[in-house]
Amino acid sequence: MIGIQDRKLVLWNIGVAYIAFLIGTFCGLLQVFIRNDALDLPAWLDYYQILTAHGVLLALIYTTFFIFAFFIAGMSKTLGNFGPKVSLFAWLGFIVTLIGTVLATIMIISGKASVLYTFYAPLKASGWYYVALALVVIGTWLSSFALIGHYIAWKKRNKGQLSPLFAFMTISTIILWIIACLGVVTTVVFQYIPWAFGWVDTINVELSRSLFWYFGHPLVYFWLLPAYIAWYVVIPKLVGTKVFSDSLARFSFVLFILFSIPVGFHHQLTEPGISSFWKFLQVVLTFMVIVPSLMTAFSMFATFEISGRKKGGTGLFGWFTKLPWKDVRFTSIFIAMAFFIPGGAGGIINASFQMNELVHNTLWIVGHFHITVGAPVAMTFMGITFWLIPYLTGRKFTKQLQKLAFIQVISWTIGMLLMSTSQHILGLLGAPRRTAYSGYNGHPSTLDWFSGILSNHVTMAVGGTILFISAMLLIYIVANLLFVSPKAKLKKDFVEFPIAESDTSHTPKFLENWWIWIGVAVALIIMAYALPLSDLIHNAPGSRGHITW
Ligand code: HEM
Ligand SMILES: [Cu+2]
Repeated sequence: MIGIQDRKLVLWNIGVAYIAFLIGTFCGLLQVFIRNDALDLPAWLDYYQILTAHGVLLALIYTTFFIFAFFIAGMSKTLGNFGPKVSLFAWLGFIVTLIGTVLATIMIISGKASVLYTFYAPLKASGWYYVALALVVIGTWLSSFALIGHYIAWKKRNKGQLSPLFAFMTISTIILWIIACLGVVTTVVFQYIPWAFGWVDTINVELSRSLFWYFGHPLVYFWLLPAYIAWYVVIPKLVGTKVFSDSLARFSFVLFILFSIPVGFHHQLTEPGISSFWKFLQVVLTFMVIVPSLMTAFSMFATFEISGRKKGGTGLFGWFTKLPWKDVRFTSIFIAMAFFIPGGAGGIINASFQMNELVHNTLWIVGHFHITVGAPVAMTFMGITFWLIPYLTGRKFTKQLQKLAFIQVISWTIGMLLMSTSQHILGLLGAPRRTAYSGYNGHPSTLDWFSGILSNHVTMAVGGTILFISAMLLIYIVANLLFVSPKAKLKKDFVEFPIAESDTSHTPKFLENWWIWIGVAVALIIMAYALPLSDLIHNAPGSRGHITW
């Protein structure tokens, strides 16, 4: 059991994550009804205000707080309790991130920041909104430094040893995060803040977008890698085996550091101001990420097969039935992985130079990120929640709560299937994303496209409603595990922190030489970004701000 101080910190992080989840999913519910023309908002509330809150609170805030909760718990578990300095930094990080979050939320709710979670210029929010975003990032850096400090202290005590897999993966993710944030910090501090407070008149829009996406793509890996940590480190334990290959696991994380940063232009394929050559180069680098992704898929299925056969599964697929389907901690994550198959395939479509033309800015994209972050990442976090909270509070995950958890996971699956499938198809037929209600002025042929069973805003709303009910069920389970469920007394009622054994005897030591990987990553970044960014700095025009709401 990890120390009481560390436990408190983790629980606070989880608490904030789920408050954000509660408000964010409520916004999602409103959105599906507004898009369906079934709900009119009062004059003081605007669709884009709600959509900003939804994107920020779920994609940025829920994920970030949950990820740090998981990291802190895992680092304390595998490397030992935090010392006083590490603890101090981690608390400071939590508090600064929280202040940024509250300030950003106030700005959004008071209608001063309806700029969506990508805050593209020349849309102009209150300067305080950008200050809030900077605080969120700085807070996460403080927490990151705390974890790095903890890791360095462990390394000093264990000279020459490879760190535990959980710690290795956490440090990889944090290195990725710190390098990625350099882009967003640069644009927020040097471009947005001076412009929003009126110290300068114009902003270099294309530069700001490029710096945003330099951060925005690795951001998705900052969400995904913690989920992968659970897949690599927790899942083998739940299915009763060891990590399939320690060196494969470590190497795949190294590849994610290398190939998830120099690729942001794949979000800007339709933008003028960046020549096709640089877009093409970054698209090629984007596709490199398929390698560690398939390595991950391979190791997962190898883990499943080994475990199933050990339990007596025979034939080509007999092992499949032997997996612990009745364990919701496993099943939720298995479904998460299954969602990632169409999710990843959709990603290849989006990143393809030509096919991007077809799906750009349509509801297809919304369908895509709900079956990548909204299902694989979120459902993995749900699976973690079911054991992490009772592990920390010493409460029981009762039979009744386990049943509810199953209903929750299955309803999330059904809701997500309905909502995202309809979004994908509607998008292909031309329904735009980020629009309150679009009936193309009642044009008959368009209305005809949008009146299929799946290609229908009603289907999307039904899916969204099921999702919202599922979200509330999850909040109920979380509240129970935090405050209500009876304390465990018997040994069998205590919930464990599942960490699988990982055999490091064949793992090459250089995999943990971070300077090599940081060096290669920086070289790739310079290659992909130095010339086009310098071109933008010197040649792209500036724009005055616009407040369109
Ligand atoms: C109750 C569950 C949810 C519902 C009903 C829902 C619904 C929606 C809808 C309808 C949109 C599209 C709005 C538009 O483009 O006009 C949207 C956007 C979005 N959703 Fe969700 N969603 C849910 C959960 C989630 C979760 C769990 C995440 C991430 C962890 C997420 C992340 C996003 C993001 C990043 C956007 C894009 C915002 C933007 O374009 O600025 N959503 N959601
Ligand atoms: Cu991307």
